Amino acid sequence: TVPNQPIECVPTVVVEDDRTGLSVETLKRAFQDNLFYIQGKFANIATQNDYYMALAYTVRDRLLRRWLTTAETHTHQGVRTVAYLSAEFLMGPHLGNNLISLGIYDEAKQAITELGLDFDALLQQEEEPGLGNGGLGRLAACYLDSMASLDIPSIGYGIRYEFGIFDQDIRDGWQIESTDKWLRYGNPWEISRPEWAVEVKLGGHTERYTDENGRNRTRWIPHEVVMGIPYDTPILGYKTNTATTLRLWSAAAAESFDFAAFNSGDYFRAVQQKTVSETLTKVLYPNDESAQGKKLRLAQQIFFVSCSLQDMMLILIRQGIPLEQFHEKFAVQLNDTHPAIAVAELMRLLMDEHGIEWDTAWRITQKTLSYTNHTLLPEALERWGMGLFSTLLPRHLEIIYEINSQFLDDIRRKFPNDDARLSRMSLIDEAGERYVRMAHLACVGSHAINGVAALHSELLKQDVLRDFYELYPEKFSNKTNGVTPRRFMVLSNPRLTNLITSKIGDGWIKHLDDLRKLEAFVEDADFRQQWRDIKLAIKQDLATYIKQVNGIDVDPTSLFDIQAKRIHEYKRQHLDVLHIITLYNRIKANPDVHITPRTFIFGGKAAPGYFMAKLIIKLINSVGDVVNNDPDVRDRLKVVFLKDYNVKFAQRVYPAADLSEQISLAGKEASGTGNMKFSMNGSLTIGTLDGANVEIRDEVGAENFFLFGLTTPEVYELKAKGYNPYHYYESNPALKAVIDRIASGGFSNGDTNLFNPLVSTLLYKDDYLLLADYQSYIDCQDRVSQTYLDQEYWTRLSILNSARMGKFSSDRSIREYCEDIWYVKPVAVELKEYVQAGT
Ligand code: HBZ
Repeated sequence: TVPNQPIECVPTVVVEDDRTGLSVETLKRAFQDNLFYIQGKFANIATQNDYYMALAYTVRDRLLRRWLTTAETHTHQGVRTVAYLSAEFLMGPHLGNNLISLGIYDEAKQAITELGLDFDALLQQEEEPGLGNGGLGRLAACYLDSMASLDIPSIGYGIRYEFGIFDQDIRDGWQIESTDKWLRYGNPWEISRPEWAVEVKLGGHTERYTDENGRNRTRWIPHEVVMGIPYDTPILGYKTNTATTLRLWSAAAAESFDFAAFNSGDYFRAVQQKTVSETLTKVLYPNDESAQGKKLRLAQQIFFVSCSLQDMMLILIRQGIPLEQFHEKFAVQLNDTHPAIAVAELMRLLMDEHGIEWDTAWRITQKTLSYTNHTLLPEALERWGMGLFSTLLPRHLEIIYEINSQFLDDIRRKFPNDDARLSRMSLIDEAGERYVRMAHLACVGSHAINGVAALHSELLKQDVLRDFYELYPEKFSNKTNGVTPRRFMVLSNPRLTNLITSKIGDGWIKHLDDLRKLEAFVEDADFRQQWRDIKLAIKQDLATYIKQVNGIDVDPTSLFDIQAKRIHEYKRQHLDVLHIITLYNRIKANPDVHITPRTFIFGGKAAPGYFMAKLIIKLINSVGDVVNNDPDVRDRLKVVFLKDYNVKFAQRVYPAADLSEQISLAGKEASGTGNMKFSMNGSLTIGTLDGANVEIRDEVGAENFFLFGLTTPEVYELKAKGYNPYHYYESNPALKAVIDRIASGGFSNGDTNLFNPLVSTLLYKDDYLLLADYQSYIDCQDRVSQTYLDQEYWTRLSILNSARMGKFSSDRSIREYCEDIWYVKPVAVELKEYVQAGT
């Protein structure tokens, strides 16, 4: 490409023109202009989507000056930049969030309303970029918001999947998946940059050669080359000028590469090859918490990692910065092991492509990279079969062998004569079939390793990464997750936001610890009434939605008891179901028994290949069919499964909860982040001592948290002495009655087979100890029901929960990463005075 021309082309933007102005009148004009000139429509034939696009472009125009100025400022100042590498960014809709960040939400609403359109309907029109599975992908999105809001020079690198997480429908109680065509009507937020495309090699073999300086070098002759095209999306910080970039890579065929086919005149075969390359970024793998070992998945990982590292190098090269300074200019965070191949790829690029010696390259690599672990589940730890790995990445395998040989020497020095330790820690699993262990690669190649909640980080040190902790204790730290209050309070809960701001000002939006000031109002009866009225109004809205979509009548004054997250046995949605059936049994035994009216709401997707998770969805819906329609219940219990839970929908759900279910088996949920979103919005939590629940309880106070269940040490102990679930079943009549009702076909029209896999797993295996925790859970739920009867008291707890959630802002998490791991400082971005261009 032609090098940049000097700077005559910096735009002369009128300060208050139709692309920058923030007044209602300017916004109206700009909207109409975009409808005509971008969408190419007169208003009388415009669709809802045209209106959405016109508004989106109006907003994007207002981001651009900030975005470009941010990039220019960072380049000029030569700052150190965070590169957040993540296979997933679960962004959710951009429009509302950008309006909040720009501080023009109300102005835009007024403008659109004055044009006679329904503003909320336009917000709802946006197809969300669902480029993630769950917590891990959403965390990356929250972190971009916080990095921008804190003026941290940063860039998010990931994959532009053509199809994100599948859409979920429910038919006959079962989950049905369909493809997420989020790009169908275009994406107004991204700008493609084909001029910055890079090439990624795959397959083939390696060769040694001697370079012009007489040094031995390695050359990789790939079987295939794929192009990576970057698509950039601005992420504006809240009320600041910093706009960070989300740079997602899309695969395209490198047409010129397949010269063999071209030379033999096989034009069609060469063109066909294009579709192979382009499938690389077609679809997000929909599995959370399980590694699948598919070749395409490894190809996706090397693809986005190589593109991103090459991109960083090009940024330095364009500025004339030597690559020996790579680690001074970039702090690269690996979001789980999905980008862990970066260890080998950075080595390869530095050595093979840029001629840097091994030792220097290794020092740069370790100083650059850091690794976040998100799971304790053994089945979720990524390992790649040697056959697959060597076929796709022959050069990386050589590098990994060399890293491993030096690494094992290091262990031998520190722990002589400990062969068991060597084989436990090796980057290669050689127990049976051989595998590359990605978590080990990440640990060796990084200067910092962290877990995502205090308990999780401790368990990593004691268990999953114990050997690595013994070798490098100084690398380990904890960074408790956080969530952005901009999206999960201000945008999703405007009513509560306004009430809070009316009492304590709006400083809390950037300094969430300020929420503590709400504690002063806990004894104010008017305030409590307002707090309650708001919750009721939000529940009313959700009830209306449930009526529309599920056709179920729910009572907005009943206790809204919500579990919303991916469906997984360790998260124990079925424990929640055991509680529902327990209450149902009490009613069947005595229809006049006192029951606090509850609405049980579930949302979440199951991995398409995860049979048990899908059966749990079927069970929830089947129990709902029985309970919701039994006249004995007299509408005191309702069970609702909300289909297609995603970010857009989550924003409506969190504010509507009275009770948040965080009931995973202790030691299994790394952190959880939904737990934080619920609590900020005034929900109380029922939960185990797992993940970040532990810290939430510490913050809000034990008396304001419904705790139940075994602790992690108790879980280990029980398993060690031989856990027998059947014993709990036999000795607890209420539990037995619940299981028997399922097993005898009470929720399957007498079919005793349907739920048998679930029932027998619980009775004879029960890896997640539902039966052991059952009674403690039921007792705790009875306390919840009792507490809810005293609405004044409940409201106090609800206010205190919100007031004490300051710690769980992602701003706090990002500050800790900056100080302890990245060594990156905020950089203020000042908007230049543009020359007034006149008319
Ligand atoms: O990461 C989640 C943890 O389960 C949760 O406890 C934590 O709060 C959150 C953020 O730290 N993990 C995931 O969401 N994991 C995945 O989505 C995933 C996706 C693809 C995989 C494996 C896991 O191959």
